[in-house]
Amino acid sequence: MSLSPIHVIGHLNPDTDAIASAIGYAWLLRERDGLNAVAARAGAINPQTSWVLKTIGLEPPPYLADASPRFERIARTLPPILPDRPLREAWAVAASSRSGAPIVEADGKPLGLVTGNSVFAFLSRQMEERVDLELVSVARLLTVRAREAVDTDVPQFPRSMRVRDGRQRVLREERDDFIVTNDDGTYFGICRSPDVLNPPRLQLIMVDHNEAGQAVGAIEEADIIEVLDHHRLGNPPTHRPIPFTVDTVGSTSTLVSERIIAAGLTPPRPIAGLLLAGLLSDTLNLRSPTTTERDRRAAKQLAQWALGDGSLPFRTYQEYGDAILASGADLAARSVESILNSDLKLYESGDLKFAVAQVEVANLMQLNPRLAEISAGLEGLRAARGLDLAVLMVTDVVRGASRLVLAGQTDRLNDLPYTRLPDGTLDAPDLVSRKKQLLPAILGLLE
Ligand SMILES: [Mn+2]
Repeated sequence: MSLSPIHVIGHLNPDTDAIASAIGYAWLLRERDGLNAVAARAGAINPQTSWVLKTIGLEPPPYLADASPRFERIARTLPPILPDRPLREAWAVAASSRSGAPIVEADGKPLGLVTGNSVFAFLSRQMEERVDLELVSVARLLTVRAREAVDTDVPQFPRSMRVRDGRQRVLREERDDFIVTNDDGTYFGICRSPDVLNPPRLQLIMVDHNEAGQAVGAIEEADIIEVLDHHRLGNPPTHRPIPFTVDTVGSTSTLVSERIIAAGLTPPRPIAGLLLAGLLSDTLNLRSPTTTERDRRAAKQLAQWALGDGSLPFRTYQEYGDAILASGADLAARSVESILNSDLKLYESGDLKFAVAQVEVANLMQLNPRLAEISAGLEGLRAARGLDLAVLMVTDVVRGASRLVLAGQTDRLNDLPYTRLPDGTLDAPDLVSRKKQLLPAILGLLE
């Protein structure tokens, strides 16, 4: 079996920084440490990230629905044997793998397994049929067709099924080996009961988040082996000490870039371009109050790598950043569902559960014609998720200002230092950062 990969993954509802830091950090771990690290994503790619990936020529990382191991992770891909081949061939596979041997029809459909028990059952049938056992030698036995001695009642599990969902079935079985199929029912491999009852845990590196509530589903079934982030702490406990970095810079892409620079490495142009996009997106082109001197230094180096050879149509990071921000900032073309869900984060404070979604626009005037349906959608989202409060932060990335749409116990936010407009929204002239400005202000009121 190949060494199982380490998954580097950002938060649910991934933004450009979550995708960029996952791809960039996985690259560094492969390049610098020789690790089998692969980037993954915990949700759909948003319009901005999609534009960035297309522009620089990279594919989105594979989607990881949750961290619960699937049957394909514990499957052993033993060579299949045709039913009419001699039992000897199945016996050889069974002996060398110390498991059942898969007997598979020519069309790929598994017939069953040849195991010690199935051969014993075959011999017992021979005795019942009063075959003259004096005439049956082992050599003779091994020439019968494999289909004569196969166990055809072996349970089958699709490779994409969660291992935990097959557990009960395996516990009720007296067999030790099971068949794993492709999702079209053809043979994929076999698995053994110890691996079903205690599957190897996924190795995860969390980037751009550290809270379980923002992480890929079933995170408790994975081993978190590292955290690299720039958000407030809310991390789940781990069994072992792990490298844990949460630093107050403007993007996780900044932290990845600093490590690439420290390692003396030069990333391929698309990786540098992606990290620069993550950095510029999170810091709103280095204008957000979250921006630090370290972000500026990293941006300068990344711009040199990504834009220096003129293969992208942007001469400066500002030009590139303006195009990035504009690419995700058109409210008119988007459904309410996408506006509310593509950058939604859930929080808890005391017994209060709340959500703050953020959406970027090129002009706050885009909000007014959609306000009624957005407000209704936000209230629907609040009720559906059992939240006490839901906030949509509509941020004008050109002027650096926001409007807040509220649903639920909005009087808890009466003391926010923003002006309530006649339409019920809050006008927040200098507010651009959910993490550094809005969330601390809300948490301050709720405590
Ligand atoms: Mn980030």
